[in-house]
Amino acid sequence: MFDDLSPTATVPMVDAVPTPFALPPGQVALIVIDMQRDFLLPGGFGETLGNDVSQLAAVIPPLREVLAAARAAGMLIIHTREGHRPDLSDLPPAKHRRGKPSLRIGDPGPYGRILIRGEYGHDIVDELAPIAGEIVIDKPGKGAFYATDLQLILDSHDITSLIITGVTTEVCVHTTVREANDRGYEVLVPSDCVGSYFPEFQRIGLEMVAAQGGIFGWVSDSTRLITQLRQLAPSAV
Ligand code: TIU
Repeated sequence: MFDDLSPTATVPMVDAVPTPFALPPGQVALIVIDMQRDFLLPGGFGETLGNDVSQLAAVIPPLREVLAAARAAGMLIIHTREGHRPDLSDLPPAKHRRGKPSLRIGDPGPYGRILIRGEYGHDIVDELAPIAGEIVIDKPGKGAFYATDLQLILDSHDITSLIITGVTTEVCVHTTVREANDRGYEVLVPSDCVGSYFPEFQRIGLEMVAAQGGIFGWVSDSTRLITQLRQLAPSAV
């Protein structure tokens, strides 16, 4: 009679390295890092840094599928956007000076001012646009916890486990995975839902997450993840 409340009810387990990754119902959030036009489209911030932005396009189709499955599962979904205030008051001079970009943060580019909040280029690509009820966090740094209310939001929703996706693997994704790991979250990275401008950084970045018995977290892929997300869907039997 109390079968539905049984503490032994099955927790979906995603096939992952170094071990299967648990998706405890109601305790998992999907985080989509910085899938912004500025990183993915020609002429944006990513390209001004000298990168080949076409390397990131492959992330969109599998991430769309994961996003759809997470929505169907009723999961908490959080999108982040890296960027700065129009007056650049939250831009450390050290970040502004960094590299030898053709255009610096705040300069006018083809999609508005580079990496500035409210500009077209700063927003998320159409294919992954947030829908009503999803949280968008604007972050000034590479990590999603730094100078944001992400921790507060996760605590308020009793989240213990994170699925972290987005770009770029070795920069904002890795920084966020490390921040989350130090804060006690269990983190899964689906390999085809994160992207880098550098194929070797993509491979090594993923290896680093799961090395040493999962020093920062777990790695799987969209197909294995979606199979288990379907078990979480309210309509799943
Ligand atoms: N340059 C680079 O690879 N990434 C960034 O600057 N930000 C993010 O990763 N979002």
